Amino acid sequence: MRLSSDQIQACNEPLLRRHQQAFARLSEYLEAEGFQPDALIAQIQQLQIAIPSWALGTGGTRFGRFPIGGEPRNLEEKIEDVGLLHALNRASGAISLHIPWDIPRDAAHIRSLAAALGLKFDAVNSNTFQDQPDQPLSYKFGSLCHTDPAVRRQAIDHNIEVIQYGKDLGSHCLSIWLADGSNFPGQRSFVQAFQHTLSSLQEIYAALPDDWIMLVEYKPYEPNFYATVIQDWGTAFLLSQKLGTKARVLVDLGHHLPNTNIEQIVATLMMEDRLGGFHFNDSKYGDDDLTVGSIKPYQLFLIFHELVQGLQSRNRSVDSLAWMIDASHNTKDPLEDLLQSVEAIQLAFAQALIVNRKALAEAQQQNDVAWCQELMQGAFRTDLRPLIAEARLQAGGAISPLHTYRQLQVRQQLIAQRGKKAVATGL
Ligand SMILES: [Mn+2]
Repeated sequence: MRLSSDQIQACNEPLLRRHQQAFARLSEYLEAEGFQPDALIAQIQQLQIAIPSWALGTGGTRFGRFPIGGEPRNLEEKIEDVGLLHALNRASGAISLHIPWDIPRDAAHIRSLAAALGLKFDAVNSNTFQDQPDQPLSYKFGSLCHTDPAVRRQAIDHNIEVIQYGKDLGSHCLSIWLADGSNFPGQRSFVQAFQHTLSSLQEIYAALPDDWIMLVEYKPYEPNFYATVIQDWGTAFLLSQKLGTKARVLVDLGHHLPNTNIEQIVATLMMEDRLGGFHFNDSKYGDDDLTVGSIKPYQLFLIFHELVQGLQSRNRSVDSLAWMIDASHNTKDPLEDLLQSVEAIQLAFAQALIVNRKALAEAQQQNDVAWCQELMQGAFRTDLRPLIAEARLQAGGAISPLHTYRQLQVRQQLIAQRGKKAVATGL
């Protein structure tokens, strides 16, 4: 199904007056603070968050899955779902495919389908963390790090095949997350596992087109609970340095031990020009994959503060990084959740844009600790929701995406079209 701009506008109509009043008040405040609302809106509209093809269905935990019905049954329907999100929020203009969960058999058809909905193809993701039914060799004991060169060969070839799919779709980025590691002390040589991983990545890197980026993701534990080969940003950074300038580190917010200072990692990676992209989610305990901004919104703002600082100091636009949601839920309508996640990202980004950086730099120089905090929290505590709504409205989207989604009964229509038992492939 598709949403027409007439449908969205009709839902905006009753909300318009209240929105305009709220936006006028906020504009007045922002102008007094020295910011131009139009310039902020242009930057907010530029930030497009890729939706992964595996996030469109209800997620599985290891204990069970409770499908919501009307989930996309194939890649075409997944693209259709991202199109629905983008029509509502005008900020989800990209899709990230996971191979082999979503193989684009007819690339030209898939590409034109996405283009008709205003969508681009973001990073393509390889998968060597599980065995596929027709796969000759098992990844039970790792993939790119495996002790057996034949298994490493298979995993390398898979990644090169994923690059080919990406080229056909117009993607420019390969994203690699490895589950490789060990469950028990002594099971593997750390050094050998690292070296095998590096040499495998070097072969994949050699197959990367010149205008592509390779993203190397890290994670401290899970599914291996003793050691992960690429356990932290330092390991991913080391690999990317050894590989070359097209290799970058991917930061997944959920892939850190509790209370890790992620914003400091971001600042360091930006300083070294090695940050490639983001996987957004939120967590309380581990890799919980909760809705972005639902647990630690201040941390998200602090991360964006460093991102904005890094981008501005390098004179880079926001689309020089790969932005993607990487989350999965058991209890919410996945499309509603994605609307909430995108909005949380936009809010944190906008809050970071209104930090008075000049005043902050001066206060830092003077070691005026209280004023530094005041400036940061002043930006964070400013309610910028009317600004985000205005950015959407001007781009043809919904003032309130979730409200409009429910009012237009999107899920009910998807269930009517696809059936109550339709379950998406993926996590
Ligand atoms: Mn991730």
